[in-house]
Amino acid sequence: MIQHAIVRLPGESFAEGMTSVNLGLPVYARARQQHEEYCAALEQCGLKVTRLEADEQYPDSTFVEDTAVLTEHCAVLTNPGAPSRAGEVESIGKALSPFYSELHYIHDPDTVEGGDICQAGNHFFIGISARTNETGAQQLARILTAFDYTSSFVDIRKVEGILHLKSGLAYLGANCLVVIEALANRAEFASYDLIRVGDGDEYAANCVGINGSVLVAAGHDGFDARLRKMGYQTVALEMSEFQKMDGGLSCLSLRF
Ligand code: CIR
Repeated sequence: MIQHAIVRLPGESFAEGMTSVNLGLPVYARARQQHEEYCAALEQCGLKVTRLEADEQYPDSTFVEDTAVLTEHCAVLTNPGAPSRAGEVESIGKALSPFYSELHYIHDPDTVEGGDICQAGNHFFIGISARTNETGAQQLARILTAFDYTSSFVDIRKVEGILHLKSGLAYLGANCLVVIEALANRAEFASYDLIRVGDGDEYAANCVGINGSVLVAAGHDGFDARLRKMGYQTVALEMSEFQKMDGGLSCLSLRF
């Protein structure tokens, strides 16, 4: 059972963050509103939500998922591949210290961002991307091995349109993976039951399974209906302002 979530409120500097998409500037008030609805949905799924104050110095810091990899047995603070985000990690370490007796770190020059890490039971898919390098992936895998987790690497550097592995992949439990078409034929996923998303629904692949519910981005009704038909209880959330900054549902929280 997931019990906690840590989020960071978007700051007024949010629009100064990095983005690769051309969807216009995010509107701050709308981002705050969508963020609040997101937190309410986490609470509705039974999580206790720790809301960290906005940090104006780091425009991308609302995307807390990238700063840590959390499991039942260990917490790993990452080393973001985006230099402008490196300073976000320290305060997340402080927020996590009441929950974990020991914190592990990814060290320079190796980089890892949490958005590239997808846990599927006791196995971790580690994306190799523009943000997570091969040695970072290896460093993380070594830490996870010490806690009896297995891992495998998924190189996404040639996959267009996704920043992180989880931009196109989500694990919903019970061997079920949501995956974009561009990744669906990878050998790494062959033994899973795949829910393939395509045809303009790619953004919805970044959904979040929490204790039997699934948070999905609003506006992807066909995908939402498919999940419901499979028996999942879905919660649709407006994400327009975060999408403008390359962020999805998973990026907005650390869940453990
Ligand atoms: C960035 O480029 O780092 C942010 N604008 C978006 C990060 C999104 N995080 C995620 O997908 N895990």
